[in-house]
Amino acid sequence: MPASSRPAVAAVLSAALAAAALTGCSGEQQPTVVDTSGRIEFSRPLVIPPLDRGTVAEDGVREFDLIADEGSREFRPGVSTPTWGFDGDYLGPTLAANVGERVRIRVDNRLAVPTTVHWHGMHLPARMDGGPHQLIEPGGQWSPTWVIDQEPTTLWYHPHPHGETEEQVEMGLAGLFLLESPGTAALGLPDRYGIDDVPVIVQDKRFTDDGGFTLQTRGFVGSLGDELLVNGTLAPYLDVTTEAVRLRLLNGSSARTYDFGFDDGRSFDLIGTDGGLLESPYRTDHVQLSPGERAEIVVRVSPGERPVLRSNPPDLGMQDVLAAVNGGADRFDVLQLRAANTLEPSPPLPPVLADIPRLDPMYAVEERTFEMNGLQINGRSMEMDHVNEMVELGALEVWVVENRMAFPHSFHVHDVQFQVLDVDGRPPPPELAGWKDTINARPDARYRLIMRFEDYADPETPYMYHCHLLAHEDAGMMGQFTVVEDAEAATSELQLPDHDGSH
Ligand SMILES: [Cu+2]
Repeated sequence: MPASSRPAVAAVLSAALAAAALTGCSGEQQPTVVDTSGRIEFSRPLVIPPLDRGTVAEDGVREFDLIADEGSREFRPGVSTPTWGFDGDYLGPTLAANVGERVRIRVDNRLAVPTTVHWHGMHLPARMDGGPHQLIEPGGQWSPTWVIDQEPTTLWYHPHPHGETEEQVEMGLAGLFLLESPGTAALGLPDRYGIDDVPVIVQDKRFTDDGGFTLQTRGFVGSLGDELLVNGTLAPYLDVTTEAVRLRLLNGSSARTYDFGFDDGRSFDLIGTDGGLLESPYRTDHVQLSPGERAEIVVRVSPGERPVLRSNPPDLGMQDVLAAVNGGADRFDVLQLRAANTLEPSPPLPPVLADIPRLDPMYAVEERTFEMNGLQINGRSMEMDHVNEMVELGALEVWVVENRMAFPHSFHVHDVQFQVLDVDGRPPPPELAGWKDTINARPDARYRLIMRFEDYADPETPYMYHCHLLAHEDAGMMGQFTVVEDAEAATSELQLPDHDGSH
């Protein structure tokens, strides 16, 4: 991917925005629509990223090694694509650790450029978070360590260098991070990795004629591809040998929102969202995910059948023509499930999955508003040396996220899992009723989120909040917050080391 195209992104997006504002809702141009439904010959077995449980050192710390490096992969036989990956050519291993354990992860950067590794959704000290301030220089190493202290769930990891995140994720740097606990194991959910508990990392791509990845801005959301990779596999199928299979869906795309369902309209159970299991399974026939969001679903199959996981046109909350420009009319076949002729029985799902204590806004000590307008939040762009919000340690806060535009954004908060109190004053739908770290911020919508900042005061190291449409994030649609012992005494000016933020 040409690095030289990077600085143009903000300009292109701004131009798209201006053009859209000028044409209003009339939308004269004929939007490109991508539809691969019914056209995919599922010819390749789904690649399952290796499960990496690390090794437990003498001091009880679970240790992992991740090496970020360049590589190449033949997504199509005979056509080599330059890629980046962790411990391999494309994507990275699925890391797994237990709640309550201390982990340490040694990251080696063998790329030619600085990078970071952010543990998306993880509650951890800011210095370990892998945001833009924790740059790893080429040839350098970084060994963050923390105690896993949150609900078992499906997290992920990816680079977060300011201004470079989209390119690095698009090149292939991303992986899942599973948090496990004995309590969850006792629920009897499908949990055999790669057999009935399967990662499904969905990324849209556009290939050049000679096989490289390319980014092509379409609409306002950023770059949209016309083909899908699932765990780095084009046109994949999955052999299913059990009556029920759990799919851990990650929207690992930069800009595209998916609305996952099945080609035959069958129902499935949504059992978990970003930060943990739902209170009980939610029966539905579709689940919409914007970039960075996860969903765990359990789908049942009959012997011999071949249902296809499909992404139908998502509801972007925009008028049709404008939505279409932003991928709102696109339809993709994602993954074919090939049920064996004899299936191993799977137990029914338990009626109760988790206890989610409800955070009560009555006890909130602070309410902050985050107004998303243009490519800014509260009228500001990301500045590496400016802390936008200082949060007192232990505070329960309500964050009001308002998208003031006729275009979609999203909102991701580091360090915490939050609860959605309401959307435009109405209670959240089931898919937003559990723990979340990223939400789709629909056009002209208002979300009230509630979260507690329990640990890890550090006045010198900020966490990020930002739009997870990666082109928007790179263009500065991001802000910083610190968790501090004493908000009165805290300063919004950060002293940056010489090399920090200079890239
Ligand atoms: Cu955005």
